[in-house]
Amino acid sequence: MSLLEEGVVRLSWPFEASLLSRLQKKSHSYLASIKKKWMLGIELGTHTATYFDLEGSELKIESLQSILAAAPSLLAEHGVSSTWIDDYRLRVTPPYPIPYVPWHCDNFGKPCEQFKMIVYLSEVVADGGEFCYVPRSNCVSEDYLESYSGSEISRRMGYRRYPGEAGTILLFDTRGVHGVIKNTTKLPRIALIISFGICSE
Ligand SMILES: O=C(O)CCC(=O)C(=O)O
Ligand SMILES: [Fe+2]
Repeated sequence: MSLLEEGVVRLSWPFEASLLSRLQKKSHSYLASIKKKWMLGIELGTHTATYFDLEGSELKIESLQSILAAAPSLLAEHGVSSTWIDDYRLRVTPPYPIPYVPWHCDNFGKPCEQFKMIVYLSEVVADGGEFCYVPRSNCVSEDYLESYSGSEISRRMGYRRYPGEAGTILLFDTRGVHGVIKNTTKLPRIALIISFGICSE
C-alpha cells in the first residue's frame, strides 16, 4: 500500500524510543499549562471545546526538532519529494460524543497537492478519536468528494480507521476524504500535526 496510490500510509515510530517519551513528557506539561486558558475560552465562547491547538511558534520542545528535521525525508521515502514544513502544531482532542471534524478534504476544489503528517503522542484506541481516510479518494472527482463533505463518519463505506499506539505516524494526501472518529474514551488524544508545502520544480 503506497501513499501515492492510496493517499495514506501508516508508519511505526522510526526514531529512538527515548525521543518519544521526551516528547510525551513535554507535551503533557504544555497541556497542563493551557488547560485554564482553554476552559476560560470555552466559557467566553472564544475557543471551541472540541480541540485545542498549540502552534509551532508557541512550542519550545527540543526533541521536536529531530522529528521536524526528519519529516521531509520520511515523505520522500514514500515518493513525495521537495517538501518543506509549512506549519506544525500540537493538538489535543478531548473526549467528545461527536467527531471534532466530519468528513472533509482540506483543499476542496483546489488541484494543488498537500501532504500532512500526524504523530500520535498518546495511545489512540478504536473510538478514541482516531484518524480515518477513504483510500484512493485523493484521485477522484469533485462530485464524489462533495457527497462526503460534512456527512456523518459512521455512515460512510470504504473508509479505513487508524487507531494506533503512541508513536504511530500517518502520512496523508489532504485532497482525499478524511475525518476523525469521536473520542468515546475518558482520555484526550494528543497528536502532532505537521503540514508540508511542496516546491514546484
Ligand atoms: O486530527 C486529525 O486526525 C486530522 C485533522 C485534519 O483533518 C487535518 O489536520 O487536516
Ligand atoms: Fe483535514
